[in-house]
Amino acid sequence: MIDASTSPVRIEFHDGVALVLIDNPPVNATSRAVRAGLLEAVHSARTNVAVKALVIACEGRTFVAGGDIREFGKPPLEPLLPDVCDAIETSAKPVVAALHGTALGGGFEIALACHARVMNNDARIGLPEVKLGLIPGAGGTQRLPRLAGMRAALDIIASGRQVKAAEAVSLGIADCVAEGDLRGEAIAVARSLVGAPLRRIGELATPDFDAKAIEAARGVIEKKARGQISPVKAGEIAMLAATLPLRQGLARERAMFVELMGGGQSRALRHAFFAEREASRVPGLENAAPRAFESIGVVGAGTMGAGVAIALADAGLRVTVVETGAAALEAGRARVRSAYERQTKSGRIDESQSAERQARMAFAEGLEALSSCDLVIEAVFEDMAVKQALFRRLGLIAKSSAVLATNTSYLDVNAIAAASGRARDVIGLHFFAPANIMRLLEIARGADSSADAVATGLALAKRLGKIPVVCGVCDGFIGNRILAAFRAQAEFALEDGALPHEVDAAMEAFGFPMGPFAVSDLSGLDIAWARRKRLEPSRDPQTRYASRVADRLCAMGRLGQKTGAGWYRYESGERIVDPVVTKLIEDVSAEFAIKRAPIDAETIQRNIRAAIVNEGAKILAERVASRALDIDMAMIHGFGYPPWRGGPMFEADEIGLPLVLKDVEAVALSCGRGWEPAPLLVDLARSNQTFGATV
Ligand code: T1G
Repeated sequence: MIDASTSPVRIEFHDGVALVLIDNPPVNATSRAVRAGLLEAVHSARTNVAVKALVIACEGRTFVAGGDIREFGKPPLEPLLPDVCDAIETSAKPVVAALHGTALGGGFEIALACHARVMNNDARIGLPEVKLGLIPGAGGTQRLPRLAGMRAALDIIASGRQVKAAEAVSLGIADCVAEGDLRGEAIAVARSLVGAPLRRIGELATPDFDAKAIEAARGVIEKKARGQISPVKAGEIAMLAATLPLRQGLARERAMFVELMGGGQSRALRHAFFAEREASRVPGLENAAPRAFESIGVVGAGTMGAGVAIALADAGLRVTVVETGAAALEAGRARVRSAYERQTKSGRIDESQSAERQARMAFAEGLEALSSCDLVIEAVFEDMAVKQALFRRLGLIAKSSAVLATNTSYLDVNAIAAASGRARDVIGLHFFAPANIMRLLEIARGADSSADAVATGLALAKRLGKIPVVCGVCDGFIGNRILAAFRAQAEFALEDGALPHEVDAAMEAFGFPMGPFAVSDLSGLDIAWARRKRLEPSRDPQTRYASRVADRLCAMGRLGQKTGAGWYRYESGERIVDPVVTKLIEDVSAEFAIKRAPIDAETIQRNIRAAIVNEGAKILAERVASRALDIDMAMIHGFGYPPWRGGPMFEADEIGLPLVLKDVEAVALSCGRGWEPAPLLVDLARSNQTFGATV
């Protein structure tokens, strides 16, 4: 018997209809108590003659958003969700789900076990299990194909995407959208079902199963998954709904769910889920209150400035974009306009949304236009003198409560802050291009940045829907600094015996969306070249130099896709391995007396992973990052590190590297022991040997 006073499930009676209300903040996850309460409610309705029908609804912000992720990986406690769903579906009295917020995972599976579904206009349904390395485990893979057809079900299950109410109705997933009072309308639907034969989804046959189309769908899922297991398995199990009776399909689903739950990919994705949320809770800033912001200034309307302005306007903020001259301002305006045109053309937003967002933007010449802004973000040319001059003026023009942010990628935030004369108001806000799409936002905390200025950066990230990673000041912060170590290792591989397409293939097989050389061609080789030339005088001659081949490519004018050639040659958009580059690489190896030998994909991956993890360890030891999870988030959300691996530091932890570095103290300890040799580190030491004699 459930104790009604403590159960998160209670029942209200509405003239023959039992309204079963789940109240388990924050997202009504199906904890054991919720499962038990629901089961009890269905059982008690069975014997209560006064109850003719049931409605399941939720209190708070959302319908059930799924299983309780904090319980995952622990021994499951009865009653299990599939049994609860079974009791709902087989109930002789109609059960209707009243959906608001996000009915996800186990929550949507409860709804699929009901005999009808009523949705609020702004509600969404979805099966996000694949994003946690799982497949739906309470009937989702077997009921959704029976209800919506195989094609739609495969798309929803394998992508994990959320489906809006209108689409849910058009796919037959929801019976109707409530026009006003959701619970009242669901109760009315429940009453209308009393006495009629009930539609049990589990008893339906799966429509539109075309073997050829399904085979094609399987190929698409596999390609998109890029090494992630769960979408492929979810697709395979869902396909069984076409041929197996419900019971057998459910048994196969459950077995796969349990298997994946115990696997490394699910553990990694759970780590990523919680790390994404933990990233914004920065130790030491718990009590810092962000400054208020509504109106934001952006200095510079180049690619980055325009992208930042779009991200801000998209989030409902007022933006003033400033440029130095009329021509640059007009170019910026055109850049923004064409970005919105692309978005309306692709159907991402409609014309009225586009107009509304652009109406929030003002364009002005001269910094004076920013005097009333709450926050100013600088995105001008990457040059210290230019930035210092700008901050000197901003320090005088911006109102005293304004936060001043630099979007520098590499320059010293402290030197920029000092120029402003009000360093406590200055932080780094490092966006990644395209700034309106990429989720990572590095927030650099200068030596004198005040806690409330940093907290303002965190609040901005939340408003923009970005993942904030707070870091200290160093060359390249977290992301670009690790990227430099990654790139260097990739370039060593070329001199040692590999070719660009082999390195790219190895890293794509690892799970990156694109290999490092293809990315470099896409973004252009010139920026890194300029930086190398700038740093040349301070380069340590004892350390092996990585970019001899890159330097020569740049000198030849091969700057990447924009010049038709870089690490590859491009013909009508196609990437082609270029014998000229192969010869150049072989010449460099010979010139520096490096004996070339084939390098297999696994070795390439291992060396690059070692470089990433070691740089991450140094970043922790120097306190540039305060937690390993910040490094994982930077790599996943800024650089395409496969999320199903959990990030480089999580992986190092999983495979038991001794440098495993939950926090700075642990690193310091590990450093104190002199970095015990571990396979990855040993490998790195070998491939990172110095070439003092030949340089
Ligand atoms: N379990 C435990 N905690 C959860 C949770 C969950 N499922 N979902 C959210 N939280 C916590 C989250 O950590 C945060 O806590 C707070 O709720 C608010 O979340 C058999 C078993 C629902 C769209 O994958 O997608 O069902 O940080 O900041 O932006 O098939 O949370 O405040 O302490 O994200 O408004 C499991 C995951 C499928 C959905 C709300 N379900 N959640 O977004 O708030 S597996 C999911 C979300 C499954 C069955 C299996 C989002 C959201 P804290 P938030 P939000």
